Amino acid sequence: MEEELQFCEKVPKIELHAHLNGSISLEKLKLLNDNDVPTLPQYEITSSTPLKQCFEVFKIAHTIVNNPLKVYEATLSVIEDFYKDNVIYLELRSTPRMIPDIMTKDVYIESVIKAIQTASLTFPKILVKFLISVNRAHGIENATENILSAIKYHEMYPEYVVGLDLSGDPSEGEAFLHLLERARNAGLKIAAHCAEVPNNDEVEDILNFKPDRLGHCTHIHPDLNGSNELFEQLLTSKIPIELCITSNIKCQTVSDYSKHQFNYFYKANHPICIATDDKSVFNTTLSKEFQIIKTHFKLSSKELIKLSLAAVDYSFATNNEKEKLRQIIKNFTYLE
Ligand code: 6MZ
Repeated sequence: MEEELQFCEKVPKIELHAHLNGSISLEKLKLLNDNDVPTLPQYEITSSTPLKQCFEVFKIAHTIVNNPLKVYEATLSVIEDFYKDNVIYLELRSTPRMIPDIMTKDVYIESVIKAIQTASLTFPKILVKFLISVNRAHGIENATENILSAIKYHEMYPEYVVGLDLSGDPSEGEAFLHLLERARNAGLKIAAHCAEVPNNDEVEDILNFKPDRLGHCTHIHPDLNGSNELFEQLLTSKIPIELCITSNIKCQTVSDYSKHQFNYFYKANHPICIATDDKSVFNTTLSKEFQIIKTHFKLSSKELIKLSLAAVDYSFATNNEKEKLRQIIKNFTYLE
């Protein structure tokens, strides 16, 4: 077990689904917590917790990370964590937050970008991109605002702001697909959470929209409350799926590893990548997620590296950057 984790730690990895505020380590949150938020011990989810309750946990980080400097510091520390876990490419996603008299959404976005710029000098071995999130539960005005900001900052910083993420409590709100279309027309890539809870009508709309990547895709196979038609439509679309195993198990959206959608998509040879979702809230790392794949789905070391390599193709990096990332992974040597 320990040996497997050590191997997974050494593999150069690609992280494509990480929410900033769910990824800030407990240690960093404690350092940033000058308001003495008393609920910190409840932060990490250690046992099964209904998905709905997880969205309460994110509010703890939001209460603590409450000014531009803290956004900057939190972002930098998350990048450092991934760098130390041998992640060579990271797409961080985050929902711009406004705090009256303290921080506008633009200042929030700029603080994240500044941290990515600093990281490119301090931790040059990890390449970081930023996806601006739209929270589906926050209404159309908010969604419009975030999408316009994403377009603006993509124009100003095309090397950092590369895409848009549709996320938030899947049992609330809507997918705002007509707004996502605007972002896509402006050159942003779209990563959309899909079927984290059963909702076949919405899944059909999202699949017809054809985002560049999909998150979770739990309830699509007929065995998981989806349907044959949706599963077939997804396979035909070949849209890459970001799979976050620990997140799904801890949030009880699947009952155990043997029922996880990984089984169906891997068998079908569908493009997938492995991700952490909220590494701090779910007490995981990308290496631990790789180890889970090895242990529970019986992948060989070679197959794991193949997954890492394939994830480069699904990233929103430039072709040049992708080629460099592929070389790093291909140069990784190990004993079978
Ligand atoms: C959907 C999620 C999520 O944006 O403040 N988020 N959305 N499903 C999930 N599965 C568990 N995990 C996190 O990071 C926290 C925000 O990311 C989204 C939620 O909107 C959460 O408030 P940021 O950096």
